[in-house]
Amino acid sequence: MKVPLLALVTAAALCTSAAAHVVAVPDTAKAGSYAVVAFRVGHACAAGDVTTRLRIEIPAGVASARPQPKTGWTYALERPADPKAPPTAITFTGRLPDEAFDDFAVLMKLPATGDRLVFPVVQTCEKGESRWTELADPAKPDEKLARPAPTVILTPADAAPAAHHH
Ligand SMILES: [Cu+2]
Repeated sequence: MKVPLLALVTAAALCTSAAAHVVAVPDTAKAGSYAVVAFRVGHACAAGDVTTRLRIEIPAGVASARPQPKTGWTYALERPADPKAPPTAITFTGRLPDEAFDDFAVLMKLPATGDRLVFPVVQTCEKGESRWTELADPAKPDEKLARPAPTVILTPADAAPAAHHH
């Protein structure tokens, strides 16, 4: 089985484009806003594989999270004990071949404070699994992570409107 193993290693080594990972789109959003963030799956776990499941962890501070239903896919919510709290994770189940990409959208109420939101994602495929859970080290901004977790940078909320002068 030397050849398939080498092929897998080569495919992984060639995946250098951040755009081809699992990424959050857009990757910036206003703190405190309602925002639709799509989790873009650029490829399967390995060349020729098929993505069958995407589990997106919703970080603390997000006040609501609603998945956009997708034709051909089902979704499941992992709910905390508090029925008013948002789901702690959303899992989409379906089928996406390696040659194609897709977006999995979630409408969220973002926290009013903080500088970034990190969404650990586990991509399950027919033959393998990719854990997009690595965290960037702020001290090493140029470091290339193999499987970075999708991240949304929070921009400051709009300042309170200035008082009117009459
Ligand atoms: Cu990639």
